[in-house]
Amino acid sequence: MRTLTLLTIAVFAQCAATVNEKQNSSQIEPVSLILDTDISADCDDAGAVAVLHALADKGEVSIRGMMVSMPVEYGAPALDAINTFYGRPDVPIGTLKNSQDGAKSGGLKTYNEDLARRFTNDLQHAVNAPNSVSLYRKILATEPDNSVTILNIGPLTNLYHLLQSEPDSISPLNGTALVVKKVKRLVTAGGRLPEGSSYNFWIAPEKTQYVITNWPTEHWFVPNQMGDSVLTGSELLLKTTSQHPVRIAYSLYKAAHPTWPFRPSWDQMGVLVAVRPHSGMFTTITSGSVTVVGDKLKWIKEKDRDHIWVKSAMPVENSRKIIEDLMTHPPSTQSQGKRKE
Ligand SMILES: [Ca+2]
Repeated sequence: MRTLTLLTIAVFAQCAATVNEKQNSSQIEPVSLILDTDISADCDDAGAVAVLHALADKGEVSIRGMMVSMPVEYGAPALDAINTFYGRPDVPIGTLKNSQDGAKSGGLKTYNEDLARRFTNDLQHAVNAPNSVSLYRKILATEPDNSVTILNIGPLTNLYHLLQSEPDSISPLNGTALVVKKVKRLVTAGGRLPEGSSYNFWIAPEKTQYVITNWPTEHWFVPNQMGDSVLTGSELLLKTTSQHPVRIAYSLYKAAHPTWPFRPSWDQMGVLVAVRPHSGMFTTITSGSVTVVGDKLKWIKEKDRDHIWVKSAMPVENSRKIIEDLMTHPPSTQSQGKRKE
């Protein structure tokens, strides 16, 4: 009898723990996130969008908007095509319109024009998307205070123009004041720490310097070292079909770079940090800050800004598997966009 009673207590405790676990997981608020991307040449931007949708399907993130940080014709419609495929055709998308930063870069149509032409989307061309600065201001003005995470996985061009923006009919606040009021955290992927650079930061170095020096909220840095060895995309190509826009992005990228190792997960690591910052998957250094020297980032001992240097706490294989699993996470059948025939 005593054994039975103890067993009953144990089973009850197990059930209670399961219920509490479910309650706790359902109580976790999804991260409100705006993605800022240079979806144009590198396929890890498309991979990052796939990871973001998978995490949204799991209830971990609410995608409030997306921005394109380069003056490209097909970045915004390519994003719209991927969002439509994942059942979120109405995510607002803005694009850089008042700057030609990076316009002379090569390879800006590796896959985005194909996605825009081959998959269903409302935008068709960047001319039909609003200016990123206006859309940033519109979204931020309506969000709760101190609630938004901005994840930047491209050049800092849009963020520069946002900080520089003046009060308008959308908000009486200038851009910097609007960011102070509404943004909780900025996460940027790219560059190298303790010292180094990458495309995202050297393509418009004066804007990089301005944003990193003047950004008024906490700023998490996800340097490229975090994703260098996390090679993903191979499972995506094996497990998905040509009906999948992100697969098309990866296959076109692979065809354009047949001898390159496939493919560092710089931008996907940014998504994981932005959505799961306190998951134990990462360690952080908070005892210094980043300064910009020329077109390079440099970590210095003085903590004169709220800067956080993120490092991976996981073996490379764990990161690879997490990202590949999320990139191959299927959209629900009801929500899949149709490929144009
Ligand atoms: Ca990128």
